[in-house]
Amino acid sequence: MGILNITPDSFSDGGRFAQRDLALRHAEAMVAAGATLIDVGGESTRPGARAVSSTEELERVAPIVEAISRELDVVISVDTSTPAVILETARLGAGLINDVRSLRREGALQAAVATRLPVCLMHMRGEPTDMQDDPRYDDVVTEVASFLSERMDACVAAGIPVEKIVLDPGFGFAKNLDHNLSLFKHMEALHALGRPLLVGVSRKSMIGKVLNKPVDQRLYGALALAAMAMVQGAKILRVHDVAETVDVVRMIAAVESAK
Ligand code: 8Y4
Repeated sequence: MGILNITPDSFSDGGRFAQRDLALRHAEAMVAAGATLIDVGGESTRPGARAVSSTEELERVAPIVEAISRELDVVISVDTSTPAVILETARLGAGLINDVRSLRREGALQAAVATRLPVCLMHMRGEPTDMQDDPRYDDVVTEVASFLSERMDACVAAGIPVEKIVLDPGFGFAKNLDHNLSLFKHMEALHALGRPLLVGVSRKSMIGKVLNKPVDQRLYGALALAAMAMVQGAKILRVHDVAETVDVVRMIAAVESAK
């Protein structure tokens, strides 16, 4: 899964059509590099990010989803928690709802059910603005697993077939470095929930903290984690550096399919 950056101000640098074409070219390059999903998000979930209205979020995301759906052969994942964005992007060709709030926002679960699309449920506590304020767990692995299990049950009860659910531990969301590393080490415990796992660690601060490196020097750290996640059975890797990660994935696949 390649991460598509949408520039926050869609009217900067030559207007929104230029912005849309830039996003489309970025998506195209990731597909050429081997991405089979493109994750499109219009609301920053970084700690301390400004809240975006649902209209503004839709104005950012809809033209991009529409363009990718028209031009490229790839599954479009929409990173959103907003009912109107779920409904409209599904109509425009989205193939997966990637919600860091696990469809807990008012109306989001009903909207997702109505689209009949697959969903990715991710563990987070609180909101991006406050989630990093001293997160504590007795046992992070058990607590993340039971959260995901409860959200999965709520989705199934609301009418989402269990086969359409992907689970994600939510690295960096309401977790300190020790939490992230424990969760990574024991990721296999989440397989007991019986659904494919998505892992997103690309360029994140858990790499920065271990290696003491800024965000533009975290590629090798990310590739090490990509390899470890795959070996532990993760099925989808959410990454910025698609070509490099695809080499890792293909190499592991070659070894795993050997006699
Ligand atoms: C540098 C680059 C530092 C990126 C931090 C970040 C996930 C996700 C995000 C994830 C799923 C991010 C939307 C945070 N992370 N969705 N979204 N799983 N499913 N931060 O781990 O990339 S945004």
